[in-house]
Amino acid sequence: PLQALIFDVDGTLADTESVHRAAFNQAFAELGLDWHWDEALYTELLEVSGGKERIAHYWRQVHPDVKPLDGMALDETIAHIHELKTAAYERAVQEGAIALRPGVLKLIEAAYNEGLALAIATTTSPVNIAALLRGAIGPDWRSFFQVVEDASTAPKKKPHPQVYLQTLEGLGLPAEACLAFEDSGNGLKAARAAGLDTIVTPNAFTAHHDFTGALRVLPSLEGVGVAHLRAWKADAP
Ligand code: XBP
Ligand code: MG
Repeated sequence: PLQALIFDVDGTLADTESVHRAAFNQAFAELGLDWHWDEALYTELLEVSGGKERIAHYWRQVHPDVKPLDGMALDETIAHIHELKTAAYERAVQEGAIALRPGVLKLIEAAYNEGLALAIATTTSPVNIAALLRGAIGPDWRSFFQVVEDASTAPKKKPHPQVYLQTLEGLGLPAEACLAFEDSGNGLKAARAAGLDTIVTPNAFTAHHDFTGALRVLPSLEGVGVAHLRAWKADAP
């Protein structure tokens, strides 16, 4: 039987990626780098999970001749760019809280009230989760979730299943008792590799991904209740 719901954050709980994109560009500008990620390029770069990994990949592929910042190693430079990016993202989210995607809050509240456990399994940084969910759910957002696994606890980024395996361990539940919610191909792969049935709600950045193996692919969680989830889970292959 269904005992827990595990949510990805970026793209699943909220359409955050355009704000992430602007924050990367702001960090580049603050450092005087003439790097700019437009929507088409960012859509491709999203194949690489994790902000630091994404910067490293772009640097290697597009600007292999650009040297690290003065007195810093390559990985320190990437960490520094990513710190500026995280600060820019946090500011943007605090200024105008990004709304949750349709149906998300209703499902979270319904599941919570029915006694299901809730968890978060994301590749993003803890401050980003807090900024988003403080604004969208409220100051007590953390009390809804039994387990939060993120970039600080699970360094191996999706499609590696680490973040999901640790979430299951934290919940103390087998994968069969849980459902995952994802928006991307890498997220789906990670969840499936951890043995999880997965509901996918794609968005503009991920609509073209391969969602083979998903339990359901839905335009959003609008109108989705716990009874639907139980029924879908019950007839999972
Ligand atoms: C989301 C990501 C994140 C964000 C940026 O993946 O890949 O890297 O784009 O966040 P998922 P950070 O939704 O599968 O977790 O810069 O904090 O990494
Ligand atoms: Mg995602």
